[in-house]
Amino acid sequence: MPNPIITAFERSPDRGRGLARDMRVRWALEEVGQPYDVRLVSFKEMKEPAYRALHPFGQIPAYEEGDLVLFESGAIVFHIAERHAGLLPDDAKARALAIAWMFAALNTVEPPILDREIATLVERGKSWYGERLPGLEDRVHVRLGELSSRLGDADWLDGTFSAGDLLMVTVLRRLSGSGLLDRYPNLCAYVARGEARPAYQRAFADQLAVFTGRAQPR
Ligand code: GTB
Repeated sequence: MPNPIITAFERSPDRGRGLARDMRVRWALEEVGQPYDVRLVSFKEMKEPAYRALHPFGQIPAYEEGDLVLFESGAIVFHIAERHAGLLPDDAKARALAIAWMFAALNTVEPPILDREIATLVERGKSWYGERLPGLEDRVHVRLGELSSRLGDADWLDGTFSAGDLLMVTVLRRLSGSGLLDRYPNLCAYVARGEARPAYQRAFADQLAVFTGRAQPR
């Protein structure tokens, strides 16, 4: 079976900081030890019909595995986690909870983070930006406070590291540089624990190499 192929930005606007959503797919593939290939796409190519046949919304990442074509980073990580050991527990109840954390990361924690991020990018020049930002940040803090309380002093959200943690760490990383995570030392340590994993480091190095133009020896 040939390696799965993921798509990623030819030139990521994050300049290799691992904030684009191919990072979570790369990390999942590294965690389970599945080699993969990467097809880099330009913004122009992403909007062309040939690419939209892979990804209806013209975005990265898309994932090709034989005749299976997937889009949505959460669905791709779930697919990888279901087919390989290491990202979802075998026990049915623990597995269901890990999947709940995957949805929580994407559906409950990421949206307010994204709303704030989009506002800082596209609404900064508006006269009402200064009034809107505190409300957006409050909504982020509500979720961070709840997540921080739930995590407490545990290493991971529910026992061993899972795809739920993988997605949650990538979601929280989107706050890097904002300072919003600073008042939650346990969440900062949680993100750092994720970033310290060898699989994360390999994934990060590979996406950075795309930006710097220096491919990593494998
Ligand atoms: N729900 C989809 C998923 O989870 O896969 C969302 C996919 C998505 O938003 N993809 C973005 C994209 O292709 C890249 S990741 N955007 C181009 C477009 O829509 O035309 C989002 C992203 C982009 C850049 C940064 N950054 O520079 O820091 C961070 C995150």
